[in-house]
Amino acid sequence: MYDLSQYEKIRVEPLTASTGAEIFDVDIAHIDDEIFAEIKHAFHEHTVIFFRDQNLDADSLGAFAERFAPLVTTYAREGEAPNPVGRMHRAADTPTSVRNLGDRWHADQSSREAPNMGVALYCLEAPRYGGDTLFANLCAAYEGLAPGLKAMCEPLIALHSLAGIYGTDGRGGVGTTKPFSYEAEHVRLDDEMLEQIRKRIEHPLICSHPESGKPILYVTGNHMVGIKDMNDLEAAPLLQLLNNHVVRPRFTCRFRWKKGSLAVWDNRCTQHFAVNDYAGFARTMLRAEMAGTRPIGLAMPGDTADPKPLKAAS
Ligand SMILES: O=C(O)CCC(=O)C(=O)O
Ligand SMILES: [Fe+2]
Repeated sequence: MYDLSQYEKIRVEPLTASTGAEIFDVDIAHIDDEIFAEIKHAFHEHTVIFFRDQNLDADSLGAFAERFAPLVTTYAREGEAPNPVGRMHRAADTPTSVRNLGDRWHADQSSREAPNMGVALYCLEAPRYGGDTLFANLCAAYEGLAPGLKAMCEPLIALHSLAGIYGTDGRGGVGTTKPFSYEAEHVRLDDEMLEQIRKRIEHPLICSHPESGKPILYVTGNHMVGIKDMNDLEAAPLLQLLNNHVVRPRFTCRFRWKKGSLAVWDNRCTQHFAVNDYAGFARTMLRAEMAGTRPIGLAMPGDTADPKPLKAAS
């Protein structure tokens, strides 16, 4: 149960018991430090937070996102001046057969050494229906693991690679993989990207949230290609089991976009899935990425701090 009475400046309404909360009575373009402290607290409690009816542009979205962490751009976008806030547009006549960014369960850039801390995604133009985004809370997923599985996973190191999606040559393959396409991804397949696609990055399978100390089952869909000290065939059934586990409905929520909606997710402890079901409608978003740090393993017993209360107990 959440203590929703602790908030004085904002109203917080959880979407589900595990994941996501809508925040009311806030104008994101005009907040002060006290309001932000409450927003940040809700962000840690619910792992993804949502706002409605905001009136933002690239600058005001960037300024809000920057309160969480410095902004970054993951990919150089073809023909665009570097701007930390990107624009994602999908035209109404795009057929469903053309994949959209994020149409699979994933955590952003888990195949990098320091994946983004989070993303602030703002809707300029929403489909009349469809185009929802789903989120899964990986701390809740950790808590929901059977004790034997927790113990088994704790010492393991997972191997992450973009090859899990694009194939080692960037050309993709069957099933959930896809060819790297500039139009769909708004990025270039150059030598640097190819090198990145071939790399395998190690992250602990169970991570520790750098701010709350909570354990995270850091499982990231097709970005995970193996487990250290196992061959890929041995690792595959375990990865499949864990990938199925983390997206059980009880660890998730689903957000329906409207013009003016804003989502901010903690990319260290969530996965998300952008549903490709809105052919016939345009969808335009502004997207600010926040810099992250290298995921860390579980703290030693006694080191894990509970999230700080918003107010000191009186
Ligand atoms: O468009 C969306 O809903 C999310 C797409 C995505 O995966 C991302 O922005 O990282
Ligand atoms: Fe994503």
